[in-house]
Amino acid sequence: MIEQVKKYIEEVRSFQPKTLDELEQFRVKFMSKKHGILTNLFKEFRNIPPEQKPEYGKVLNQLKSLVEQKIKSLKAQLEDQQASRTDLDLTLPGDSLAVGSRHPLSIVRREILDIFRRMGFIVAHGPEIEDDWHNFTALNFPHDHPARDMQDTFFIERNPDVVLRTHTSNSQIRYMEKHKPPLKVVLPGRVYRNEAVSARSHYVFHQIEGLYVDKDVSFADLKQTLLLFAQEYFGEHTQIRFRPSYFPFTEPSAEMDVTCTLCGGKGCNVCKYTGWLEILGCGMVDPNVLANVGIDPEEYTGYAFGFGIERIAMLKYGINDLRLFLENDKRMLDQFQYL
Ligand code: 2NM
Repeated sequence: MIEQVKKYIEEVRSFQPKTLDELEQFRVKFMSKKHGILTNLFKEFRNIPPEQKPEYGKVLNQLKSLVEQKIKSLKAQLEDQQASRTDLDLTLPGDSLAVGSRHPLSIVRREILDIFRRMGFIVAHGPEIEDDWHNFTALNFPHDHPARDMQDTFFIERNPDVVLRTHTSNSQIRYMEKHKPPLKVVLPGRVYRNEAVSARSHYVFHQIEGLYVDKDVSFADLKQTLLLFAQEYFGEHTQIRFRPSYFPFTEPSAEMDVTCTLCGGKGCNVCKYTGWLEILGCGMVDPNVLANVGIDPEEYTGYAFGFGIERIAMLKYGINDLRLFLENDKRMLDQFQYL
């Protein structure tokens, strides 16, 4: 056995690997805890005749420290060699990093919010999970209003008082509960309605709503603000028109159209040959709503407006299917810039 160990010592002394892989194989062969040569030789110790034990122990320990030293020094040496390879061309261009793009809804949201910021509006946010008061009751929705139906509203936790907000007006209510007039705020956000998914409707979409409450705020203020917005966003020659409408939370209420962004009002298939595109809903905040948030409707008036970000983005980019906004298909997203 002692002769055998001496042979191993010779083997280890003359071992000269070319790669780190070879060195690793060598390490496993000698040092593996289970079947390594050293482990086996140490196990043999009890079968050695007593008078040979001292010498056997000595050469075995020699072998062990030799293996350890060898691995340590060869490892450093091989790593050094690898680091100083001369066949690497460090002047080659690196792999380019793929830079993502901004989502079209994010682009449009930012452009719109920037316009309102320049007109003095503050940007605020509110919760997507809401109670009945902030989503409906405070907004002057009658208790039997169809918008509260299971068909339109997602309820969560089987609790009729916990809904996914159906509009961002919930956050306008929260803002008015916290802040006293004068207040001038725009709120962007994701909203939910229980509708089947198709090219023209979806159960999740995005809105921006604006609100201005102060003494003597009039419908003329609303019109002028929205005219400026339309001209900033769609171009200085854009015209607007208002049509009477109905919302529970505004009185009077109106829908606003802009001259067609494609044909400028001449008539084309985007505006269905009317020359006009419907863009948003608006109106004077109903006195009941102001009273519900503790603002005296005898002292203050306000206007509000709201629009869908998807609709504006579809017009701007010629997108004809709402589902494209949520599928995150790279072929769609790659068409936009990181701005
Ligand atoms: C719209 C249209 C008209 C609106 C009203 C309010 C509030 F909270 F002040 F009552 N917030 N948003 C409003 C008014 C929203 O979206 C089509």
